[in-house]
Amino acid sequence: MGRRQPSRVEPGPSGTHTNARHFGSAQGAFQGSRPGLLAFAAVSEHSSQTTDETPSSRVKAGLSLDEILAGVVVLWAVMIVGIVSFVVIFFGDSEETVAVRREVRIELSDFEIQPDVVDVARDVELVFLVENVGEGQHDLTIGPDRTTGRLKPGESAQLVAGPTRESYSIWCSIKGHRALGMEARIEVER
Ligand SMILES: [Cu+2]
Repeated sequence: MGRRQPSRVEPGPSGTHTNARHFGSAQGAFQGSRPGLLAFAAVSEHSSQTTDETPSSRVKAGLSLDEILAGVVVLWAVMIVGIVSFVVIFFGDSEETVAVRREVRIELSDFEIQPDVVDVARDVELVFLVENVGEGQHDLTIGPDRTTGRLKPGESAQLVAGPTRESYSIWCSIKGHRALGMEARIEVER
């Protein structure tokens, strides 16, 4: 009676479908090795008879093979749920904490920045690979201290933008160029 309680716990808080599938396959595997289980059941019954008759051992001796089988299957299901949960948590964490580096090519021209919108996930280490494909000088600027400096036509430079947190603008800081259209957006997914 007491051994049956775990079966009520079996459908965990997450992934009931997956659990049910594993539960079924585990049961199938155990039905295949029934002789081994019979031997196991016989041994456990024997040992419980030779020890002192505590209330718990009396319950154990009264268990039918099917009850033992159900208990083992439930244990298997709980183990599988645990492993699946661990994997889900592990991968969920890795997306948020492990730094992903992404290089983005940026072309400066007269008077455009291409691409003009870059969609990127949060917590990505962004590096801009900037090339001036225009006919005049340009730069790529993120903030007061974050700029490639002036690039002559044909020149290129790298600009490390760091981890993405919120959306922001990038632009050319040469007077008048931003107003002429040399601005782009980095859109960080929320
Ligand atoms: Cu410019």
